[in-house]
Amino acid sequence: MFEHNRKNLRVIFSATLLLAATQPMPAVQAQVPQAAQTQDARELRDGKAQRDRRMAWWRNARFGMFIHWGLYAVPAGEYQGRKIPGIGEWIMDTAKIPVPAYEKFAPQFNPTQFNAREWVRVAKAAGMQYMVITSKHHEGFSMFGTKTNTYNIVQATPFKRDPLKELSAACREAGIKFGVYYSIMDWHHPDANEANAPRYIAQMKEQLRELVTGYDLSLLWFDGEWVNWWNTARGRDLENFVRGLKPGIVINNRIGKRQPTDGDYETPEQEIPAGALNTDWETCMTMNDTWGFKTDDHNWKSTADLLHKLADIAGKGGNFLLNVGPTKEGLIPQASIERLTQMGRWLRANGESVYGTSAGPWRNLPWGRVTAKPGRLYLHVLEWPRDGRLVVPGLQNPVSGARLLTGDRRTLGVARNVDGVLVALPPRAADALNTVIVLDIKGAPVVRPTAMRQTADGVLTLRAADAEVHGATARYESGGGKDNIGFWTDVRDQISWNAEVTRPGTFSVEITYSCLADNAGSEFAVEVGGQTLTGQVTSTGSWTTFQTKTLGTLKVDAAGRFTLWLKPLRKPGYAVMNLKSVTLRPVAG
Ligand code: FHN
Repeated sequence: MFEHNRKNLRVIFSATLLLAATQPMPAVQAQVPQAAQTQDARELRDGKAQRDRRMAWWRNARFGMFIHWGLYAVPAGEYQGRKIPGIGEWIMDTAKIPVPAYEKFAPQFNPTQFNAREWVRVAKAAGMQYMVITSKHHEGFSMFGTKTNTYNIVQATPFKRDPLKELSAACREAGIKFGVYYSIMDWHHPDANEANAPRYIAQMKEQLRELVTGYDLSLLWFDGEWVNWWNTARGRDLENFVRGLKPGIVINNRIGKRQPTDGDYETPEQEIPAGALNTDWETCMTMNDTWGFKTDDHNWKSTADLLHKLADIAGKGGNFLLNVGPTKEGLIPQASIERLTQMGRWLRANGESVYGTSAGPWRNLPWGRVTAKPGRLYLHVLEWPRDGRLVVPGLQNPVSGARLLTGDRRTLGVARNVDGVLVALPPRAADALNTVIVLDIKGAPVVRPTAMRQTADGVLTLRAADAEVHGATARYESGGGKDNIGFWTDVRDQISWNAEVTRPGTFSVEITYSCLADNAGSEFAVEVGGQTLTGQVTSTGSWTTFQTKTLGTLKVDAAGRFTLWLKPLRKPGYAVMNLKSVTLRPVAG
């Protein structure tokens, strides 16, 4: 047992038991638990048992290597003496290279330094549990020895080898799962269009048969599904075809049109959802700004940033598919290898806090993220609290122990107060990149959402980031001028806040939102206890132009907690609105 005196506050920490704090703690910023999950449409489709069986290895894996490698590695972002902007694998489109000119890259493609075992060693050393490589990107060039045409690496290049066959064998040897990316959109094939789609789909199926039956695939990563001649029905047909070849294979949602029952999981790209989704999901991301190699892209993310993203993703129950873009010589860029090596070093020490974990009970916390296993929470402390005290907000479970996962693995003191569980920290983080604390708890995590509180002037601001979302589509989104509840396309989705006032009275109620003109007209109600205010959404001009509107006044008769609800009543357009905040402002008198 040890004692801390800080800022006239005495809290007795105990290494094993929880003792009451001597004084209430200042409120931490309200941390909203992960939104209550609605039923997963894919689980309804397949049944829980089959879904758990198919997804088990994938959910355990949490971290995989994406590889974008194709003819685009030859120009590597330059064409006819010009640097071509944008992502490297799109150079055929971006530079408007005609098919015959683009085909001339094939005889130049001879990656003699390619070594499948070395690529797999890099992936494994990084702690990656699966690999997904482009078998055919939008350029239409097959990186495997397909029999369906001669536009492939075995027949059209001096290399004459099948790198996917070699990688599949090396993955099997190393014990990591092998998957391929396959683009539905194809800029080379003359039939990849509405008029000739049936003929093209027939060849696509033949190539997929070759891949699924000949390369020991555990995963198929479709892409390019946005073309107007691809539709949900064709996606369903293709999914049935693939599952007929290998029922247990994992398929992403881009085999269809990214509908809730397309494939096995969602694929947010270059972004991390604000909170856990109600289905399996995987963020794919570049390490710099391009998927395919470019000689002039040096905008590398730091190892710390990549590890924080891994913690953020795992803390929300997702997988991280991190990309490398090998060169025309067959080498993974050194800058990628350096970062992957450092990530692997961290994962070798901390892997149990990532692999096989599920989402923690919080969407985000000021100091980091939380992953979970039965009876255990892993606190990923990314910002080391300066006052030596880690607040785990609203946690109601008895805590039987806390310790560092790495370093000297010392036991840490814990205490409880009105805002949750406190963990006493050593002065310095055990790992500057991400220090993980193991918190052993009894039972499944139970979190009481901490309430939003009035500021000194009595104003109560309820922010989108702290809202609880009740529904399957609306969700918090941030970045790019957004800090709001968006994707509000289902009129049944509602949001609420837990609030607490110490100074009751009459409040004017303001709503800050944005709405594109053609979506205006939705009606909504704000409810507190038995009181209701209604409003109608008018256009603010764009989804990122926010305006504030006063709805009326509400009375809060007594100090204490209450819940404020915002419920759509009618939605004539595609979305209700983008909601930034609701503010209760005391009315004088
Ligand atoms: O157009 C592709 C892009 O080249 C890259 O393959 C990414 C990775 O998922 N997917 C598409 C863009 O969404």
